[in-house]
Amino acid sequence: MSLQFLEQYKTMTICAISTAPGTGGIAVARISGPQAIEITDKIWRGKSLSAAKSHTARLGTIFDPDTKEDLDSAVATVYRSPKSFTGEDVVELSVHGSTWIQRELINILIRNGARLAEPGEFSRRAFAAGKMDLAEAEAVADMIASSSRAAHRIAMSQMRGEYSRRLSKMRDDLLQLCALLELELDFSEEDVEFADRTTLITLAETIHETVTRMSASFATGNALKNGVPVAIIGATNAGKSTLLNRLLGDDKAIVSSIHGTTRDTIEDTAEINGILFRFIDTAGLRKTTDPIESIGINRSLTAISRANILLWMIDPSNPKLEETATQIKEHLNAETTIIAVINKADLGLTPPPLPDFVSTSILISAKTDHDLSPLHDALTHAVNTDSTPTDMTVTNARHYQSLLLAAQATTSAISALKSQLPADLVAQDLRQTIHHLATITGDITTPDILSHIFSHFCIGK
Ligand SMILES: Nc1nc2c(ncn2[C@@H]2O[C@H](COP(=O)(O)OP(=O)(O)OP(=O)(O)O)[C@@H](O)[C@H]2O)c(=O)[nH]1
Ligand SMILES: [Mg+2]
Repeated sequence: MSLQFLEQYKTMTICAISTAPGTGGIAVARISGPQAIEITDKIWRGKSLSAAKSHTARLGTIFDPDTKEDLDSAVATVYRSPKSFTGEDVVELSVHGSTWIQRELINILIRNGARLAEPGEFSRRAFAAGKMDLAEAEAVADMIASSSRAAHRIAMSQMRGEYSRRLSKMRDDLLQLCALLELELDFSEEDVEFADRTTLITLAETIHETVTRMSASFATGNALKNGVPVAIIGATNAGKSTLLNRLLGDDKAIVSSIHGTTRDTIEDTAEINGILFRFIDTAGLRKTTDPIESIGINRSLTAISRANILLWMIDPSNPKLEETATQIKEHLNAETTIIAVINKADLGLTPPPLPDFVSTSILISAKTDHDLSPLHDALTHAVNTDSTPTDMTVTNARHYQSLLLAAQATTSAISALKSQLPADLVAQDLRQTIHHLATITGDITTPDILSHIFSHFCIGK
């Protein structure tokens, strides 16, 4: 591709279906770029869109100028530059949601001068036009992907920019002090101190504390976004798969009275009290000589070590707990909450005594209980209330990485300041911190990074 073509390609008017793939009542095609209105007008029968004011909608008919055949009646909404999502002229065409109409509409637009948008290209153009920063654009993608109230809430607050504003404020404070330090370098022969060292240390410490708190919130943020992992474990036949099916409201796992029915881990997510949980049903723990079952049990042990919460299913009619308890204890990680679920309450048996490492226990009948809310409450309670998401909860692995690096740089800046190292060395560490904070919001970035980020967005976004 010649350079000239590449330049042209970048600024061409783009189009894509922005609604979910498949048949729907309505589908929306988005057209953005300098010729958005002109191209749409070529395929539009009705009052000309060129005369339409920004943010107005018109009813008309879309037709194919080559065959003169009508495709569909449609509503065209016109947004004029710069007051649009991308900052360019944008037309949104709402048509009937047949997959054929959608495909044909895109074909007609392409034949008349638009090109198909790349994944995330609308958002990338919005970013390039300064309509939103990178963190906000990523929050839009998270918002679209959110499948629980908690994930939605975090994405919403990040999309509104509070997160970015706080990051930019830290960066600006650092920039100001860094400039003063660098000024000192220009007057190095006169031994002046423009940047007050105590103020600098306080600022670096405050920023270090915020950055560390933010990176520590990633464990919660990530769990809330992708589902808090909950492993359902215990001896064979305890009712684990029965419980999984009840929690999911679906017959996902096979249930039978034969011990060792579940061989492999089975997982799926469900939202409970606004939080997304990822439930993992596991192979029952028991001694076995069956090589396949042994592999399954090893997977159960791995699930124990990875889960945030364990639901330890216990069947009181089979109360030999010691062996299972030992296995669980050996694979447990220190932060895991263990809820003992004494199952088969309908049989009226006496619950066995439980080992100390169990945090809570509840009595249920996975098979007959109509209401599982005591278990639901125990689960939401186990998602540590200290880690309730805030505006600054980090859910994005890229941000997490940058925050860790920023924290390293602030640590080194603080120690340089405390040991009264020369201004240029301190300034270097502060510049590093500024750099890492700026990569989150995209103030410093490269085309490669941008392509990587936006290529994970859906087409039409
Ligand atoms: N009475 C009674 N039976 C139950 C209850 N929950 C499960 N069961 C029965 O217990 C048996 C085992 O249930 P599963 O859910 O397959 O047990 P599991 O823990 O997944 O067993 P494995 O996959 O073999 O480890 C089945 O016959 C269930 O119907 C309950 O609350 N009450
Ligand atoms: Mg099972």
